[in-house]
Amino acid sequence: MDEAYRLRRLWEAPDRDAFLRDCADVRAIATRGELGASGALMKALPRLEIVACYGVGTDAIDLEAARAGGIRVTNTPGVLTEDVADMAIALTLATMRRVTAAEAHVRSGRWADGTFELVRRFHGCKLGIAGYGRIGAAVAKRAAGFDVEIAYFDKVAPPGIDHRRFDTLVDLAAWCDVLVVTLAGGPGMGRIVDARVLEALGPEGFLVNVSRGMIVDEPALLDILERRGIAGAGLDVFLGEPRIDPRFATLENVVLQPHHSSGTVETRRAMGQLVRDNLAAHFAGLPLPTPVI
Ligand code: 8YV
Repeated sequence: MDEAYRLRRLWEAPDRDAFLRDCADVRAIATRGELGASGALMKALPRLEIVACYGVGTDAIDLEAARAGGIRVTNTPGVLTEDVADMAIALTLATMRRVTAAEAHVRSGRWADGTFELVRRFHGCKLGIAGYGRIGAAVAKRAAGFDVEIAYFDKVAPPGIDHRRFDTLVDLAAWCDVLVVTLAGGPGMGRIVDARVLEALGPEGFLVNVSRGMIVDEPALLDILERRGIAGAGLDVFLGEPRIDPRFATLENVVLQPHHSSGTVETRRAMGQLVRDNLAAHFAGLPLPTPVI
């Protein structure tokens, strides 16, 4: 990036306002999925032409403001799908088999005092997938190898998919043993996994979230986890991350990740390349490889 562009690093600026006053000539923003770009930031950059997002989710980018300002937006779809699906399966297994708690048992020396408690099995269970887009489909593909029964919730039935579709998240949660959330965040998606969905999942059910913290009613989730109203949760995303609610760290029935589903060397390299390819295409006047708008 340094060779092709004059870079200004907003996250290093001690005084954001002073930094932005000095950015009148900035034509592009490169940002991360969870940071996005606000309408105010776009307005502060009068020559802004494009926002290139290092991530597939653009819920933190003010797309209305971008549209109004004639600003293009790109993201990095496709290249991270398989990694996020891997993490969904990893979190599902880790949560149901209590891998991290069992490991702590071994490390602590308590094994000699007694074997670890029995856990729950993934294979052969009922898997509910909330959101059957690219990532949801990749989760289903992997899960088929575990002989699970699969059903999903989505607004539309993707063509050629035989799995049972539920019209509501509550019905899917009531049916399944583990609910994996791969829905995209954005307007209208806030807290759609609410207290009713969590109650429907019930004391034997597990929740896995690899999409966005805003999708889940987090206070309701913490409450139900604390009173064992669901069996456990595997979470890669949180409200207010990276400063997450400290109550999560006190729970034994959760496995927590630092929003790291796409965090492999290979995928991050491909995501970075796609950001550079979109910027290069824009400034060369060529079609954008992966436009959002
Ligand atoms: C992050 C993501 O963008 O793709 C997304 O939507 O949330 C992630 O891949 C990644 O952590 C880089 O910030």
